[in-house]
Amino acid sequence: MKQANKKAFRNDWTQSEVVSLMTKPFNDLIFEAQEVHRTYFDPNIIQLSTLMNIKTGGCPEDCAYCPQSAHYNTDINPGKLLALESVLAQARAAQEKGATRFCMGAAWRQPKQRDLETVMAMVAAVKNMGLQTCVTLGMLQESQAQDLKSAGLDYYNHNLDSSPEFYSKIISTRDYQERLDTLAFVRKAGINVCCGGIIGMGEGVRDRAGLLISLANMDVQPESVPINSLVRVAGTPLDKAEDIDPVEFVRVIACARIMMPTSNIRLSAGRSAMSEEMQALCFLAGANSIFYGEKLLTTDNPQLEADQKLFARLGIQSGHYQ
Ligand code: SAM
Ligand code: DTB
Ligand code: SF4
Repeated sequence: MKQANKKAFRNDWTQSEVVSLMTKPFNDLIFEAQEVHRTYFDPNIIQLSTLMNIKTGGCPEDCAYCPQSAHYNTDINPGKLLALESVLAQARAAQEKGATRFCMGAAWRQPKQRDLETVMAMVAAVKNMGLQTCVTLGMLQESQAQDLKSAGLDYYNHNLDSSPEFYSKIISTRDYQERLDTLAFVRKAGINVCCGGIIGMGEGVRDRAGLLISLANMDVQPESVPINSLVRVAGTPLDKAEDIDPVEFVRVIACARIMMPTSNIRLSAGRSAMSEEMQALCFLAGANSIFYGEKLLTTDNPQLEADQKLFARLGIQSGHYQ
């Protein structure tokens, strides 16, 4: 981050205001986002995080977008929690390829204490390699957030996914407030918060605004905000969701940047289906982080060479801010 002074940002955004922001002339919106972005960040640096699925499938939750939910018939072979050694080998490979953060995901509603202890050992070992650590394990109890902090965890990812109103159309097994409670435990434990959502699930502009308001109006804004474009996976209820207009997606990124000026905005899932020009527009709108590596959790992400070529075309360097 260019400026060290973390002033208190607005956390009183209203829906009508954000809808107006999101729908204003595109050039004006992008200009405003660039101004904010350049105030706090080097516009030509993108941070790289690599994801690894440490426990695949069989999840009891019914998130309508998710290939790992046991409720849907998708092409996933459920597995057990992986062993420490295989995780460390992948973390090492990610580091060699230039990632600065290693994010481990588990398809759980919430971790069992015994499994949490295994994950804590993974966190400690990955951190010891000099990588930042992030995990996403579902809901946490307060003591579990503290345990993860004591293992050295840097970031916990737990998404709100959409507006409070739209959320209930896509998930019935866990409510919005439970997600907010987990986020509060993570914040209280002193772990950086990684929290964002998904665009392209059939939500409207008001829902997109509602998601960003839930994030930006937190007492402390999330340090990291992943904006995912829905990856439509065969067998999930959202398999046939309508295509999202790329311009509408870029508008969400620009609003996230304006509303959360010092957060890292991550252009997350869905890049494989995006043109390079669309990704360039997302970076112009203030996205300054991506998932780097050929797999997300279970779905494809661009090849490393494609990302390297894109960065070279755009004069972007990889790096990180903190
Ligand atoms: N089970 C944990 C949980 O849900 O908190 C952690 C893993 S979960 C896969 C992490 C996030 O990935 C979800 O909250 C969702 O935002 C995102 N995600 C999952 N499937 C997706 C898809 N098909 N397209 C885009 N994002 C997706
Ligand atoms: C997030 O917001 N996006 C990542 C990460 N957090 C864990 C996950 C994307 C998953 C896409 C579907 C899959 O690969 O299974
Ligand atoms: Fe389970 Fe997470 Fe997928 Fe929801 S998003 S079904 S909680 S793995």
